[in-house]
Amino acid sequence: MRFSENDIQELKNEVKRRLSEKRYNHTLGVLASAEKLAELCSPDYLSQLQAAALLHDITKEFTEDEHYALLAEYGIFIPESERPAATILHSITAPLMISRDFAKYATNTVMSATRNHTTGFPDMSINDKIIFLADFIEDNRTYPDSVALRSFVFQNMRDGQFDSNSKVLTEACLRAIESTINHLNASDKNIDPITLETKTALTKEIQNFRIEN
Ligand code: DGI
Ligand code: FE
Ligand code: FE
Repeated sequence: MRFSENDIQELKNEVKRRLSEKRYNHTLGVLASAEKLAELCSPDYLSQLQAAALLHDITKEFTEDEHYALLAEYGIFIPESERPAATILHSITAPLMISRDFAKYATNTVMSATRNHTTGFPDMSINDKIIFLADFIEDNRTYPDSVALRSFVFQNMRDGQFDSNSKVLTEACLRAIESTINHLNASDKNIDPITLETKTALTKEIQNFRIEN
């Protein structure tokens, strides 16, 4: 499944209409990183990765009540004891919003990549990893771990070297999640169980090809 340039342009216009200027600029940054990573790691999925990048934070500006109302529309109830941090909710509601209001773009690839972009997921596909990492390294992010990871990624990936680029991609996702965990620990926030399981899974995945530098 490929979206046309026209489909992507239409989507861009609609997303711009729905997001604040700041969130839209971040979204364009994620789009640009996702396009670069797509070309280096998963060129067949370029247009679906463009759609996922544009839609990944589509519900980021919802209130908690709005998130739970959308979940309820889909018959999803999360017991108090299992409710995730408020910052994670937008990754759960993004695919619901996509299937409700952006059905043309609701492919498995787009649904999965948007769902897994915040905590990751223990068995992420290459396309999931691309959106997860594109979010972390987009150009508007200026904190040191993002800047360092951005150069690590683009210095170590080579045109046409898909197998080796996919190892760099996995290593970079692990570094991103480690940085997030450190950051959350430093501010005394709960680490979501999915974040921890993702870290464990990525560590196992890269143990045979850990890249130094
Ligand atoms: O939506 P963005 O800001 O572009 O980026 P994101 O979807 O990666 O969300 C980042 C926020 O999510 C950031 O405030 C940290 C938070 N987050 C990510 N993983 C966890 C988490 N918060 C908690 N409490 N636990 C997590 O495991
Ligand atoms: Fe997000
Ligand atoms: Fe984001």
